[in-house]
Amino acid sequence: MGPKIGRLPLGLVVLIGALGTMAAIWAAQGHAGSTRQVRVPDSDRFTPFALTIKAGDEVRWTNTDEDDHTVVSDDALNTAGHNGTNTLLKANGGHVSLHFDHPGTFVYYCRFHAKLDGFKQPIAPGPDGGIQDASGKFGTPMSGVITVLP
Ligand SMILES: [Cu+2]
Repeated sequence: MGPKIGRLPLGLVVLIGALGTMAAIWAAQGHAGSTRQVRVPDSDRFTPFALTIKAGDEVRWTNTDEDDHTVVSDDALNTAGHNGTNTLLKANGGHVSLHFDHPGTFVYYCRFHAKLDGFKQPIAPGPDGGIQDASGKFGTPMSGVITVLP
């Protein structure tokens, strides 16, 4: 047994102090980070199209469609990290998670349902692909945007 403070062994007092310090640091950081969801429903789109999160959060994309899709970073516009992302979301449950640790904008698209123009911007893949509007017309590229706040 080492020295005692009151009736508690010193080691236990030190441990309690350390835990208290850790709790204080954790509280000072404030936002512990949560996981936000983006889904691919049974059509060529990401929902929600636009999602606002906080630095420290994670975004999880899940493909519930019967077709494969992808999450591809639009690096010309992306300031939130994860440049070069090019991930397959397999049909019927494929998923990927990205953790965002600093503010910025993550602009992305699906390379199967959008293509790049001469300026490397995603454009609709043609008359039969991309997002379908209420009147049944296609033409909007499958894309989305994550805004990461401080
Ligand atoms: Cu797609």
